[in-house]
Amino acid sequence: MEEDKTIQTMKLKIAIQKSGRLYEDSIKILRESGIEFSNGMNKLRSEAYNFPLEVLFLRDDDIPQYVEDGVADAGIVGENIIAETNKKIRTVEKLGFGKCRLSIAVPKNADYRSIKDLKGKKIATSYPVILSKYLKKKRVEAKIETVSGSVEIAPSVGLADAICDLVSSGSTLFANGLKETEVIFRSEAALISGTKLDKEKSALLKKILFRFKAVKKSRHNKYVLMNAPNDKLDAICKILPGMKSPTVMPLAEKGWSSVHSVIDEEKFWEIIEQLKENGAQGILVVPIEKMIV
Ligand code: PRT
Ligand code: ZN
Repeated sequence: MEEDKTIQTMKLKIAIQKSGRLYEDSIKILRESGIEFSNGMNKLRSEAYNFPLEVLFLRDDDIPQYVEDGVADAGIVGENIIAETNKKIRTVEKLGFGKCRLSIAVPKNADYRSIKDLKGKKIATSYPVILSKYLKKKRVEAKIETVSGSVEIAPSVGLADAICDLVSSGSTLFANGLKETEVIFRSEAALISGTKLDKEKSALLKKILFRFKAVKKSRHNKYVLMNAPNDKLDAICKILPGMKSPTVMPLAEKGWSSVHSVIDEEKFWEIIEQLKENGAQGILVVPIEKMIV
């Protein structure tokens, strides 16, 4: 009896950002994976209604530590934080959102040719671990000034000669009169887990990973339907990669077929143009909600 109860109440604890750039997409991937829970407004934890999962809402910087300590079994956090905090955790899967780069930038009028120009200079950053590894690899000795925020103003207030900070659109650098000179790290949000999950928790994590992968894959693909003249079917089917081969069904109108397939977002326009050139008509493109391969 006792044992049954333990199994029933056993939950996987996943830590996500409480508020900030990763919050909404983290909630979205969980919800699109069919997991229902109330969001973190004024809450530190929330239990899923339909999956043995508890969501903990934390500051992103704290997530790797909580996972290493086993307070959380898994987490969603930027790879920049994973690399900077350097905890004993496992990166399970990249999630395709929160993309950014960690870059070195200097005042736009600075005479800069290579990283060697920063020898003996001061670089302000919130990422001293990643930056010092990079400088060491490049054999450049520079002084690292660790700051916790507003890194981009460091050169204009005389605190540093250069900065090393996260960049996505580049508009913050531009607005502060800085130019990006080196990309030292590329990052996106990732699912992480502890290294010592027991059998039950590992099985739950595997289930979540399976769902995350299906959601991620569906975001990159579209379902296309079109009418094709039968004499062009061979050519059209060759253009369509799909999951296996396209579905071909005869239309009521003689000499025509309906062709269905899945295409990759990245090659989307290229494929559509080729389909049209080969006589496809009435092309419909539909988003895919989940994709299990
Ligand atoms: O409160 P908490 O500690 O949880 O949040 P935070 O303020 O430390 O982090 P937050 O919400 O700003 O970022 C969370 C994560 O989002 C980061 O760790 C990255 O993995 C990811 N991410 C993606 C970014 C950016 N893009 C980004 N552009 N994090 C920060 N920025 C900042 C950057 O520091 C700079 O100030 O945005 C500015 C640059 O943006 P652009 O578009 O002007 O180039
Ligand atoms: Zn943070």
